[in-house]
Amino acid sequence: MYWRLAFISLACLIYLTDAFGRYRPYRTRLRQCLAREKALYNERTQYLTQISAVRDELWKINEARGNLFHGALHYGGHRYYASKFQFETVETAQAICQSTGGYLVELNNAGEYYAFRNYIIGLQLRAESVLLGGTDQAHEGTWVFQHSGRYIPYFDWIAGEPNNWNNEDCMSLWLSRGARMNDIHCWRVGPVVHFACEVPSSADW
Ligand SMILES: [Ca+2]
Ligand SMILES: [Ca+2]
Ligand SMILES: [Ca+2]
Repeated sequence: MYWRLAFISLACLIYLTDAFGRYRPYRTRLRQCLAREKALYNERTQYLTQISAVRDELWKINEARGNLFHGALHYGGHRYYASKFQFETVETAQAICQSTGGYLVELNNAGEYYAFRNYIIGLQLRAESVLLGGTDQAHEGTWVFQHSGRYIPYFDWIAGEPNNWNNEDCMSLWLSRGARMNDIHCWRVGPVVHFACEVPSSADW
């Protein structure tokens, strides 16, 4: 009787030891798998934290943009933003536009001109004019874009303009005169003049 019990116990022990031995690699693999899952989970949590931080930054940027600029016009793959405040000098206005990834608006053809002009008219700005990115400072009467340096190919001057009154070397749209082109001074003189930036779609802003 006892020897039979001892034999069965020994058989069971051998079986369990064997089973333990056979399943050990699976247990090791399972442990590795769980460790990998945990690492992935930690990585995902880290990314989610980073995404949340970026979203907060974007929200702040959007808020700042909303304080400085009107809603954008999207045209030809570019965005156009009219400022909510006056320009001081053409250099500071250009620097502000550059900080947004763009430049003072350069109207390259009739399509762009009319799209931008309609956008400006639609905003009903409390301003006399909107400054553009054109100048004849280097050679009086020769108008070039300030950012690209190219000759301006399209004009829609108001009758009698450009008159270079007291040496006006910058370009604007004169809102109360049909939002058409007029030469103005390159710094703030008297009337309220806002400015507008053109941002290629590749820029983030
Ligand atoms: Ca342009
Ligand atoms: Ca001039
Ligand atoms: Ca003028």
